[in-house]
Parts: sequence; structure tokens; C-alpha cells
Amino acid sequence: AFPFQGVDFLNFDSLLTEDERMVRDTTRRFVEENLIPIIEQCNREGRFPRELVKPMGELGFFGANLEGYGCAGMSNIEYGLVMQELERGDSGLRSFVSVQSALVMYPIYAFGSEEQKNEWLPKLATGEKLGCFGLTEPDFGSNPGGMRTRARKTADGYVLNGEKMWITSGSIADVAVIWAKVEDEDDRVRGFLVETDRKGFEARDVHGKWSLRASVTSGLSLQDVHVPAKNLLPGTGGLKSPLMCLNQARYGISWGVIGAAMACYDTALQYTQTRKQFRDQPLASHQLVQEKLAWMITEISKAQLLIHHVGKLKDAGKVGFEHISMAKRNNVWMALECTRISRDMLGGNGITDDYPIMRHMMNLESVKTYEGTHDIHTLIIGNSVTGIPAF
Ligand code: TGC
Ligand code: FAD
Repeated sequence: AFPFQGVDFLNFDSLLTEDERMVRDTTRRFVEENLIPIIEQCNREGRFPRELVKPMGELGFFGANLEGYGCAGMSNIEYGLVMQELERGDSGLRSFVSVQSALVMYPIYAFGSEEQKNEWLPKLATGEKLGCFGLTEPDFGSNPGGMRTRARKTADGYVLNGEKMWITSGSIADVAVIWAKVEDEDDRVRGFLVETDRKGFEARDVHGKWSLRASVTSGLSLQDVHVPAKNLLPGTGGLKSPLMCLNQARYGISWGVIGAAMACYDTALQYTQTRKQFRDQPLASHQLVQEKLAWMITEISKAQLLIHHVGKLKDAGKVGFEHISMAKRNNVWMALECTRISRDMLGGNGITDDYPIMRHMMNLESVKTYEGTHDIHTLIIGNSVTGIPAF
């Protein structure tokens, strides 16, 4: 038995197989025993809990929905449930796993040579090696197609020059997936594996973050970094390649944020059942308080059904990126609203780190922005239904 019992109003569990429930419960127990006891301190100190990398590798969390090369081969639903439980603990730890899995292992898996897959995937799966994904630049966030990072062909490889910004795990990574325009190919965007100990590669951490404090965020600088020709991800070609990686990450986020919302709802429910105000009655007996609980449990339930359906489409190979945009946009918004409502329900206590709510709220401000902002996903859906790109 563990304190967090999950949040399930509509008997969502009946949609899950026994294996899916087992994966979810194993992750929940891992989070309860290993992350919950240390997360508030990590958040205060701005420390990434690196000691959890190896155990997470042993549980198969990295590249969980990939087949072979030491990966767990989970279904997309199982992978999503892992993300939900991790983010119930903290969005920073889920971010780390998202990047390692969806943004580093997936591009190697989808676009890499057999040699690259054999070299990197088994070590990334155990957490022996860590990775990061460099798409965003200081001047190009929502519009990555404008990137300035360039790759120039040499006799035996490529020389890379450019700056990347807001890169999760940048300074702890052994390998960076760097997206650059290849000068000799009409500026076509391609992906490169750049070992971070190469001359000319530098990572500097972003300090002063009020969000994702338990996650490392860095700026990367590449100055005449030479990589051999074998470091090009051969299957990449065009902006579509990094965007395909984003779909994987956005899918995981859409599950993950439900976990953060559940943590806040659960905290507010327990708190308002015991805290008394007026006529010695629990807060939960007041109609306005019940309205807040009803709103949250309704939105959490709708979000679960939405991403479960998208996950089924993904398993069937029928998902469109606009479907994933809808899930990311809706579920992050829903989770942020839950943090704000539940923070309010705890009154003054809600602003302290005796409770997880304000940490989740601050984390989700990043989650709303990264992997395509809320408004960019609005425009992606708008483009899909009208055929008119309004970016
Ligand atoms: P556009 O002309 O629309 O598209 C270029 C080509 O790509 C296709 N495409 C996609 N393909 C697969 N998946 C997607 N999601 C796709 N979106 C578009 C598109 O069909 C086209 O194909 P083709 O065959 O015609 O060439 O490109 P655009 O330059 O107009 O940009 C479109 C836009 C705005 C949707 C896109 O650039 C975008 O999504 N912007 C948001 C950027 C973003 O999400 N960055 C995330 C960086 S990584 C990160 O934040 C990690 S946080 C990790 C953590 O810590 O958890
Ligand atoms: P901008 O693109 O400048 O957007 C600013 C505002 O303008 C937003 O509200 C946006 O919605 C709005 N806007 C932009 N264009 C339009 C438009 N056409 N119409 C209407 N409104 C518009 N990137 C990586 O490559 N790898 C990572 O690992 C990574 N990790 C991250 C971790 C954190 C903690 C954060 C905060 C970011 C991370 N990012 C990463 C970068 C992230 O993807 C970008 O921050 C995001 O894409 C938004 O870009 P921007 O910050 O430059 O904002």
C-alpha cells in the first residue's frame, strides 16, 4: 500500500489491460519510494536527482516504447502511463525521461544507421549514457525553420557552427542530437550526433529558473565542431524530421501532465475534507469548494479519455500530428487550471512547499511553453481544420 491511490472517477482502469495497470503501479511505487521523499529538497536546491537515472534505466523507462536494442518494447499506452506517474512526482523528472526517450533515442531509432543504433541505444536505455536535443535557438523557438546553425561538408565529415538555447539535460549529456542546415544541400535541415566532449562544444546552464528546478536546462555553443560523416543521422531530411521527434515527446507530455493534475486534485480533496472553516464544517462541505472539485475531476477524466484514444490511434499507426497537438494543448491547459484552483483551495498553505501544488504550477508554466506553445498548437489545429496556415 502507498499513500497515492490514483484518481479514477469514470472507471478509467477498465480501459486498461492487466499489463498496463502493472506498469502504472510499478512506476507509481518507484515515484512514491524514490522521488517523493527528495523532490521538494531537489526543487529548493535546483538539483537534478541524478541518482534516479540508473534505477529508472533498470525499470525500462528510457525509450520504453521502442523495440529491441535493450528497450522495453512497451505499448504507447504503457509508455504514457509511465509518464503520468513520473509527472505526478515532478515535471522535471518526466522532462528528463521525455528527452532521453522521445528526443534522443527515437531519432537514433527512426533515422539512425544500424551502427549508430547499436552504439548508442543500449547505453541510452540503461542510462549509462545521457542525451539532449538541440533544436531551439536564442532567436528561433516557435519557428525552428529559421535556425541559423549550419553544417559544412569537409573531406571526411562536417563542421558545425551555431547556438542552441533552452536545452534540457544539455550540460549532463554525453551526446547531443543537433539540428542544423547543411550548406551544401540547399540548407536542408539534418540531424547530427555530436559527442559533447568534442572540441568547440560547450554547454552553459540557465540559472534563476522558477520552473523545472529539478531539471537541467542549458545553452549550447558549437564553434567549428568537427564530426565524422558517420555522425550524420542518415534518415533525416528537412524540418519534418525534428518535428516527428516532437510528436513523440508531445504525446508523452499529454499523459504526463495528467499526473501533475492528479497530484493537485488529490491534495486539495484531502485538505478540504479535514480543514474546517465556519460552523466547524470541513471546507469540502461548502458548495463553492465542491464546484472546484467537480470541475477538476471532470477535466481530468476528459483528459484521460482524450489521450487514451490518441494512444490507441498511435498504436494502430493512425495518429495525425494535429491529434497530438490537441491532446498537448488541452491537457497542459487542464493541468495548469487544476494547479491554480487547488492552490486557491489550500489558502495560505497552498503557497508553501509543504504541499506539491505550487511546484507543479511553476513547472507547468514551462510545459505550456515547450514542445510547441499553447498558441502554436492552437494554430496547428486551426491549420488542420481550415487548410490555412496562420503562423
Ligand atoms: P511546416 O511547413 O508547417 O512543416 C514542415 C514540414 O513538416 C511537416 N510537419 C510535421 N511532420 C511531422 N510532425 C509534425 N508535428 C509536423 N508539423 C509539420 C509539414 O507537413 C511539412 O511537411 P512537408 O512534407 O510539406 O515538407 O513548417 P513551419 O516552419 O511552418 O512550422 C510549423 C510549426 C509552427 C507547426 C512548427 O515549426 C512547430 O511545431 N513549432 C513549435 C516548435 C517546437 O515545438 N519546438 C520544440 C523544441 S524541443 C522542446 O521543447 C523539448 S522540451 C523537452 C522536455 O524537457 O520535456
Ligand atoms: P517564442 O517562439 O518567442 O514565443 C513567445 C510567445 O509568442 C509565445 O506565447 C508564443 O505562443 C507566441 N507566438 C510565437 N509565434 C506566434 C505566432 N505565429 N502567432 C501567435 N503567437 C505566436 N528546446 C529544444 O530544442 N530542446 C529542449 O530540450 C528544450 N527544453 C526546454 C526546456 C525548458 C524549461 C524550456 C522553457 C524550453 C525548452 N525548449 C527546448 C525550448 C522550447 O521549445 C521553446 O521555448 C518553445 O518552442 C517556445 O519558443 P520561445 O521560447 O523562443 O518563444
